Amino acid sequence: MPKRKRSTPIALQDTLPTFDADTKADDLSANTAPGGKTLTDNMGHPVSDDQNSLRAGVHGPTLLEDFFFREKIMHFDHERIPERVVHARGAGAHGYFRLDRSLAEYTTAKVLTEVGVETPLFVRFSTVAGSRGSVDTPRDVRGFAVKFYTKEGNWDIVGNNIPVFFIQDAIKFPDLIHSVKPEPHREIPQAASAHDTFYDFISQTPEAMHMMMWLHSDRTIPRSFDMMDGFGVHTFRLINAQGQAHFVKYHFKPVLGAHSLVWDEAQKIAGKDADFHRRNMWDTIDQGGTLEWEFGVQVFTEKQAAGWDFDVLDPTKLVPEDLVPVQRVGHIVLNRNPDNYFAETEQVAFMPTNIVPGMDFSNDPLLQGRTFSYLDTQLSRLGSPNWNELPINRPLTPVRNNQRDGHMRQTINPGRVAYFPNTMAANLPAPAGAHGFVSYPEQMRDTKQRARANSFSDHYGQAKLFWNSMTPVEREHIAKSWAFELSMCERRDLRLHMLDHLEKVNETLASQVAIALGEQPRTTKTAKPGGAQDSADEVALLATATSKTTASGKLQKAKALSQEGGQPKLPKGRKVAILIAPGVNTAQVKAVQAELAAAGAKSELVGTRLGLIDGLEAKKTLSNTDPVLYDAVLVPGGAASVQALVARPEAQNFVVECYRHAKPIFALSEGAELLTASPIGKALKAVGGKADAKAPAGKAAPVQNLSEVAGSGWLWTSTASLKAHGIVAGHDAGATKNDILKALAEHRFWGRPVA
Ligand code: HDE
Repeated sequence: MPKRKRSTPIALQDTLPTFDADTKADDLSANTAPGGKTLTDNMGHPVSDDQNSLRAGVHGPTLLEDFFFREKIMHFDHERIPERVVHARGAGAHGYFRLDRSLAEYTTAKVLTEVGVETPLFVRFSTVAGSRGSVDTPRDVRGFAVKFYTKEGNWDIVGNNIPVFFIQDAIKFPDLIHSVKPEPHREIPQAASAHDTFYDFISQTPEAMHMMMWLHSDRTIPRSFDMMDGFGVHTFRLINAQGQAHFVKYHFKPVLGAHSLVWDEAQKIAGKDADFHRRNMWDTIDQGGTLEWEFGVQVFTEKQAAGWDFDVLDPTKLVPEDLVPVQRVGHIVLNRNPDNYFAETEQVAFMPTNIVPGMDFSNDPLLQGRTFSYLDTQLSRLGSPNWNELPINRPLTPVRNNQRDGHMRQTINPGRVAYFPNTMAANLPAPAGAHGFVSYPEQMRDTKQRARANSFSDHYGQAKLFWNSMTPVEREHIAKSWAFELSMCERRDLRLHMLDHLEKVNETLASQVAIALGEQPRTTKTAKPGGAQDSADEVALLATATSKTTASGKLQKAKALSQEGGQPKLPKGRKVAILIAPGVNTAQVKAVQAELAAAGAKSELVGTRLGLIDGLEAKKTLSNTDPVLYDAVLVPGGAASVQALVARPEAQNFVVECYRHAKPIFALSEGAELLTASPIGKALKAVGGKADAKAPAGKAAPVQNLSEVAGSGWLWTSTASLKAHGIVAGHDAGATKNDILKALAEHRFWGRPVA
């Protein structure tokens, strides 16, 4: 008999021909449709005309036999699947995980013991509350879900950018989510926690207070996906070759450091570019760049955990890094955009139950509930028990079992035997016994009951620890955020109830929020709340406002909670707007763009109009972009260019907004005049009054208006006091390079004088 040819998709092969960072890309390519010349329908018939339906005469009705039309419309009508109940809005990318140090001491999992191996992965970042069409920058927790396609099957870490959660028991999750989602009678507000039902629930849920402090910190308005931490949140287990278990917490530390937007900026970005974060990730990868994190673990024993004054099974608590340092053992790198958003990012299905041999769960009651929820949700979202066969979800390892059939089954299982035990297929496939996934044999004997351990009952201790660990400016941002959100609650009783909770975290914090809400302060130590994000009086007061804490392993302050202290600070990944008009100093612009690119920073030319301006291509205009979309603004020289910019309120607004949002501002030669001519000019002169002293001998100083600049060729130079506020002005790109890159890396300059 002639041998029949069989297709063998890579996912079904017994052994992988290769295993490296690209293996998943190869696997996906089996389903990636090539382009082609001739249009066909879904049955492969060539289509003659796809723009006119078949009619009985040019003025007649469409004929039922037009199968091309019916197929096209039928498919269109069914294009949507239900969006995720939570984390509906997200964006993903492919990449790999490389292990640098073996964890063989703690686990047998190959992905955590084979040093140097590059395991392919897919990551999806998300917001929680908004629907799929909402915006990227609401104040919200971010999902940080990672699917590792390991040699032993898929391993998912379905985590967040915050290390703790709102609730201790999964059974409360539907209540939490119903309260934060748009209110059901009118579906308002979209993607916002600042409304009555959320605070109604939270005011009755003191266990949420630690998470609520994180929610009101800058963590929930990240600058970009690759400036966010990632956390597995729950305590998991690792099991080694001797069968010993250790507890573990997973961490992803961004190579660029964790950095944030300011609230006013985040709100404006929602209107100016709703896709701000996903665009940034796409552009970075599209331009050949990468997004990178170090992967780390906190490993500890049950005995160690028993000695702490908090419970490691309580997901509203973190394990301070001062008690258990994070061992950085690998890297994740994102370097490939999906080919198709729907097929990959929308259809990817994460599950905390995707763990590999050498790992296990803990009894964290939130994690226990999640072990049920995710499999269940995939059924309603993806509509078939065969969702695991979708290319983005299928493992790279072979799938062999006796599961059969169901909607949209794709695997073709040959043969007569679909049961076990059997004799007709030599009892295969057979369970692997000790070589397969084995649950940790934890001893169990207890009373069945609906109750929580007493060790879960300290709800304010770690909220205080977090507060104490913030820098004064971060505390002031937290106070402002609480004031904002509670001011959006229509019911006064909810505002007052939340102030009672806040008082238990810190009296001064509660007072500052109370004043902003028009309520009685809770202590006599108060400051007048300022309008901007970093008002000096409040910062100074809050600097001294700490709270004695508990549930913290005897610490009063913990490492790695603040985003201001101890974070990497690099110019890489930052984006600078360069404002140009005819007459611009092109050599200067080219030089500064080259310097920025060499440091890994991006720049974009924003023109008074689109297109070529003196040989430079303005890809954006003053009218179609906005300062909130950049990390800094740079005004190059060229008298006529600067003159044209001074005449445009949007150009002045660029420097004003950057100033208000504490971002670096750069000016080269005559460009300084836009700064002095703008509404922040007076404030700048007050800060750096001595700048004018640097005017070359014989030239008039100070410069008051543009005509003087244009005529004299006078160059403005930043004083140390201006540079300390992130304002760099100078003669040329080369001379100011270091100051520019340093200021960009600093990210924000708090405490600028009010303009
Ligand atoms: Fe989720 N969560 N969750 N969650 N979650 C979902 O699963 C759920 C929780 C997280 O990019 C859903 O596939 C329950 C904690 C992320 O596709 C759903 C509970 C953490 C994502 C679900 C939690 C998360 C989800 C919706 C309480 C951080 C997006 C669609 C026990 C550690 C993954 C889906 C992606 C998605 C249920 C709590 C993170 C409904 C019941 C805690 C990052 O199954």
